[in-house]
Amino acid sequence: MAEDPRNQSGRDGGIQGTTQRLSPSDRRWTCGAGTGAALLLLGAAAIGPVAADSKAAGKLQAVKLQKKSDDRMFDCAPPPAADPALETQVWRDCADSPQMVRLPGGRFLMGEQSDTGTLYERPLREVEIAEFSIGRFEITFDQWDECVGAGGCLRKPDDHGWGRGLRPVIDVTWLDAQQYVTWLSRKTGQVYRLPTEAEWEYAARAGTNTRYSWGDGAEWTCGHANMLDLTGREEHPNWHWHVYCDDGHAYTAPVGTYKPNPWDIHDMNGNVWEWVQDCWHNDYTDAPTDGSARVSGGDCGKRVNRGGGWGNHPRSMRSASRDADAADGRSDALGFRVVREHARATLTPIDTQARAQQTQEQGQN
Ligand SMILES: [Ca+2]
Ligand SMILES: [Ca+2]
Repeated sequence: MAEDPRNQSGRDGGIQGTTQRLSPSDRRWTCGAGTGAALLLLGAAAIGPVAADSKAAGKLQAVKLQKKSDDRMFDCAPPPAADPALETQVWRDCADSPQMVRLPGGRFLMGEQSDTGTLYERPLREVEIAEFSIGRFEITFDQWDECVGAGGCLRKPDDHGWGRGLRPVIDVTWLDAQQYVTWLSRKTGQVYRLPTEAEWEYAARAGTNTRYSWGDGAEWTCGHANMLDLTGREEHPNWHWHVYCDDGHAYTAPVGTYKPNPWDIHDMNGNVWEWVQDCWHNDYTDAPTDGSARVSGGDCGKRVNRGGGWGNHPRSMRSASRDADAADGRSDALGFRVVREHARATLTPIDTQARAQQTQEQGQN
């Protein structure tokens, strides 16, 4: 049980009954033939965390996206690799503040739309999101350490010997993250905060309605995300739920190592889980449809985090996957990224040549 990296910090177990909290023995990674038939029998009402987790492995690509009665979303053309009409724009407030990606406002269907999700991810609902900007990368140790140096963040988190620099900051609580966004807001004179859960999923989906922003299949995950792969297996031979490709990193990878999603945002899936603003609720019943955070009701002692981490099965990296932890809990697989509100925005695009060079440098680290 202790080998799940999400549990190594000794935090409480997070969501009761969540798929991410299963023991390694429960997370049977049965990539071979025989899982598909069982998977295809899964109906939305019958899906429980254990059943979905143990049977979905390796056969995600075999399940076709089902047509739903609400055609407004499903009549959309297949997601392009990059849609110029979206006019995404990378910018930042200061030379040393996080790169941000400006996202258009829009509507999307929140929750798992295939039949491999969990009850936590339902009921589906349409959410309308106002324009905002989200961090192009997870917040790094360099960025966090600057906050510590400036006195805005009180703790210097442990890097577990994996290195700091451009690796995503880990070992930070939800409460710690609030210190960072408060400091960054003061530094820039703008409003920075954690993403709402709806904003996070909107950014992760990037106009797609598939399991991942790159499609439904987990077999391509290693080009897009850092998860428990073959390299990870060398370090953790007793973890059984790895995927049979090689992403090159057994632990965290420098941010931006993998391909961005269609909106030019990196590592939404994998590398580290990411804190969002919302209190934990067991499902989306009565959830807001305007993209705002749920900060009442439910369990506000726990805050949601999204996207899966370096030690997880790809099903934890679906755009719809959810988890939660105590707001004062920390882990070696849990970090965050920031959102910048646009109310007082003066957007200054960064130099595109410098941006390309930085991306290349990050890819080489
Ligand atoms: Ca990995
Ligand atoms: Ca991530």
